[in-house]
Amino acid sequence: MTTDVGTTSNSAQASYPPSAAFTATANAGPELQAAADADRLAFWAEQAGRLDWDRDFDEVLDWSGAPVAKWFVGGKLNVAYNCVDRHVEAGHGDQVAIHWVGEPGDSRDITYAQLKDEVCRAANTLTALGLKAGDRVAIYMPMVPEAIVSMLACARLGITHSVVFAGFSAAALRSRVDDAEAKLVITTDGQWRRGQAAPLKFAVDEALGSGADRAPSVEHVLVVRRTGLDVEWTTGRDLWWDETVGTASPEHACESFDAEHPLFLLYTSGTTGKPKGIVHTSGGYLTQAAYTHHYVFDHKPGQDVYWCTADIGWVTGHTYIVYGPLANRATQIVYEGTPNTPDEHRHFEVIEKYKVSIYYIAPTLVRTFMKWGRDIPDAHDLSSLRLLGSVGEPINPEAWRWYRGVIGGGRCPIVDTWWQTETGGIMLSPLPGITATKPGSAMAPLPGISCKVVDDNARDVPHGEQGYLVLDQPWPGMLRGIWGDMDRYRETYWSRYAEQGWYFAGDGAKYDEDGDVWVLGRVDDVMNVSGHRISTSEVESALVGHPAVAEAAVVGASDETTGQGIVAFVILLEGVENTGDTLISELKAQVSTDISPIAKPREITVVPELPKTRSGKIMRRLLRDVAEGRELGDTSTLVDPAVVEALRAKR
Ligand code: 6R9
Repeated sequence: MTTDVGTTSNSAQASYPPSAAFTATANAGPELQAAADADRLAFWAEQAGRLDWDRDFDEVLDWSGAPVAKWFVGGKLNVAYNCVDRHVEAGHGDQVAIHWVGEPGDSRDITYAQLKDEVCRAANTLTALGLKAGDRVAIYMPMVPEAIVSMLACARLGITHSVVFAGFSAAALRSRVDDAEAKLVITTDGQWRRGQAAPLKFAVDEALGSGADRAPSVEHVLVVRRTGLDVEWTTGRDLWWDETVGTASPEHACESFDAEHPLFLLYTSGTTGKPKGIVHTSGGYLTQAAYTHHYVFDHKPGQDVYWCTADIGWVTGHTYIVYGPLANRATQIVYEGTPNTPDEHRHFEVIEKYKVSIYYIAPTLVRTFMKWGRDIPDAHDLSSLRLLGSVGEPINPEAWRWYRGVIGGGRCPIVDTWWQTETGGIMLSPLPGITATKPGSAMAPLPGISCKVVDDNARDVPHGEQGYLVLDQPWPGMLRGIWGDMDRYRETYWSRYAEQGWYFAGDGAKYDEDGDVWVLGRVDDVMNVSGHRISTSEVESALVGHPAVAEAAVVGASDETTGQGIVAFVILLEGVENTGDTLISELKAQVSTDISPIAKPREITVVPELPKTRSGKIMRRLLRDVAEGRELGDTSTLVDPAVVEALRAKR
């Protein structure tokens, strides 16, 4: 086996072919692409065979109601049965499903048999609370096993879950609970964050309100004890998990649901203020989750130890911690905390201890590791690793090479996976064992998936030139709409290339000279901070919500570690005194409470005016130039070019 040393130089090796040893045992072979090319729908029907269906589907795809697809029409299945019970029935009950590692250092190993019992107990509890298929449940929890159990219990009962990232504020939780009309919120007393127990149930109480301001849909709150923090209690509404789920029966016979039964909603940022509830359904979603997890990660059940470090509050946690890996009988790590608690060795200790073989992280974490220095990973035996993944944003070639050399010892293929909340599962990625990878490129659509890079007129762009990434064929894991707003669904994704019937992803991309795809980042007003999608307008409306602010403009400026950092420019209301640092910290706090600490601007500058076009649009491009300290681009469409000079002088 050859190993090359990590290098941060740009002395480029253009591409990295797979090693013969990897190829010899790889799940994917050249026949995969050939089969998809020969008959795409037959290919997907075959992939659906990874699941256990209670009733076979009659038709693979019904696209007659485009842009709303129906996949595996007439098929029936139970998603939780596919993720848990069937593995127990096949004799793998004793296999560890989850090696859970708590932030304070506690840990739990949960086998598939134990997971089945827990999911059944939780399902019995939800049923006893009067919840039925089609109802919505909000899950607002840190990375504890009960979060996964809750998601699976909902899936088992045909209840649509809406996981809300536990870093989101009470206000953000409330708007999601109201939009989905959730009847139940599942949470914890608190969460461990950087060595501290921080309250969480408290935020739920605040979100749900009382009296006239009470969240009208919510009947109960189910609370897992995690930190032992004191909580306030609303009798009749609040229930302890250990006193309900803990005492419920572990026997539960599951029903099957239609392939198109809604499995979950997941709210994500769009170009306008209000987050969109992305709707995913059951059969197609799970098929794509299982298919991609099997081939992209070359996953071998019973052999690999898999670790996706995402949070279940994001789509990566849904598809590559819960549904894909569990459908494929993975043994995986679920880690509660941050990578530097108690210190920067944490991830590498976990890899060493559990012999992690597949490691899936975001580029921002790679860059953070780079900043901490290679001595930290070098102090550990990482030889169990055999495949590395990247997701969430474009990975810069320098970070890619470091990841490959230092973490992967030069021997592990890297899969740079492009996909979105809306796509449900991975769309573009190298196939390990087949693809010669290039640092920074997601390479090509997976077999069965089709994309194009086109210009405004829907023409293929010449190689080397930037265009827009579109998906020109429906795929099984695709979103089925935006909850409660199908017009917005059509408008956001399908109006740009309405004539062609293509899905507009919102990302810029280019083909290189070999025809491989490079995704270049968002072309809309969505920022990407540490792989989290945050819309400029959401942050702007939070800032304008402060009594001192008249107007705000927010841009994502490139940031060495987080990809982008949020930079805000605000105009104060007439007569308001600028209190300097006090005001800036108030504004930051305002964004934290309205949205989340992750949306807090890195910098806020008070300015007298914002650069605007004659049609009244704020020129974000110029603000980005200012924020990144660049020469200004074209200012000719500005009403008053002097405004920009004034902005510069302020910083
Ligand atoms: C899975 C996830 C989606 C947006 C997407 C794009 C960016 C994700 C990427 C990538 C370049 C990759 N993105 N993976 N850009 N290369 N490998 O992250 O979903 O949170 O919805 O974000 O993230 O801009 O449009 P989501």
